[in-house]
Amino acid sequence: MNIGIVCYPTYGGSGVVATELGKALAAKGHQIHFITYDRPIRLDLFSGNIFYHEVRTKDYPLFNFVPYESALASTMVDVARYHNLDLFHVHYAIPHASVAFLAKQILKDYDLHIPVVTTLHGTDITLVGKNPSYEPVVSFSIDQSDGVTAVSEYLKQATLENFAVRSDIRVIPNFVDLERFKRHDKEHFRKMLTSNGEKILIHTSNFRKVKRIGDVMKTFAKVRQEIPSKLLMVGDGPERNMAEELCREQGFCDDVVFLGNQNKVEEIYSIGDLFLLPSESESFGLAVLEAMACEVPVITTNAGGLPEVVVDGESGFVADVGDTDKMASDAVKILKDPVVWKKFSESAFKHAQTYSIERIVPKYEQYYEEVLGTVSTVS
Ligand code: GMT
Repeated sequence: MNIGIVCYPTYGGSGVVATELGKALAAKGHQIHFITYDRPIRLDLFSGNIFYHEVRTKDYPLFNFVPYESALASTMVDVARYHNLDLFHVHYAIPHASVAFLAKQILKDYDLHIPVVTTLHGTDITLVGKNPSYEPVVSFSIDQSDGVTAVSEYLKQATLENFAVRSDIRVIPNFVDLERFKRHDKEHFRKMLTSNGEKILIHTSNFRKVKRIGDVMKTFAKVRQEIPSKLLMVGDGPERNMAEELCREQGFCDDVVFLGNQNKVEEIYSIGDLFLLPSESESFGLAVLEAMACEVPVITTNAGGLPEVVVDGESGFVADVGDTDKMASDAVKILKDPVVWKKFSESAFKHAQTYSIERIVPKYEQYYEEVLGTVSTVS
């Protein structure tokens, strides 16, 4: 199949999932055309089946905002016409689903009928998407897509609660590449960071408000009072300054390392003893899954789809949003006893295996076939 994948190329989870899906499909013999404004950060390999088409905008003094949507639709039309696309798979509804609708309409003039599958990822539904500035367009483009998937049962329900749209949304959970995300031997790296045998806690995100970075810091501050530990903060974003100020004020900055955006997160997870993700809202929590695959138990909240990914009391613990006392005491429970840690670590790894590429990617292939089977060629 020739598939055009439209996504954000940045460190957000939707772009990561789109890129990993494209790589996995290419490995299975599909031809994948990424269409986006920059090389997706996880597109780090050469493959004869993967192509990248950069969306180029043209600025003009009249434009207050460069019309990216028009440039994207034009690129989609061009790629579909000249690379014989069978299907578009767009990730994150805004603006990709409505742009895909436009591209699809234009392509009909060339007698091409290219179906669109839209994958809803999270904040496109739970946060920005339902804002009146976008809601009518999001609803319309969900209904106009030929197929719609959501990355968790929670997100499907949230879509149906927030938007008056079709109910035939297919849940296909996110997945993890277990070849890449496994516990690598990085003991030298651990020794560099922890000369006194401290435990290592990790948080990864794009440091947006919804991630509750303050709760990461508060939880860590409580844990380190009981167990000598270090916190690795991976990623970057608007809340980073606040986090740095917080640890400076409270005097524990020597135990916190801000690593910024990193490509080989699996190497960092490989020295992790615990992963913290205290989000306020999370449709799935891909970072949690990737950490679990690296045998790292997790402490998270019961927000959104997180309880679908983390088995409370087995692969980690789930707390109410903001309950940093419970998060810290659960963390200490796991960290203080090596036998308990091993049990949680093994269970995290075992649970992550149920989200392998081999299990999940065929669900997309199956869905593409279904959508292609139902698409009408009548304008
Ligand atoms: O919020 C982010 O971290 C980025 C966002 C995105 O769409 O780029 O992530 C969402 O999609 C990820 C991949 O499906 C999910 O794992 C995240 O849970 C989800 N984020 C939220 O729902 C806040």
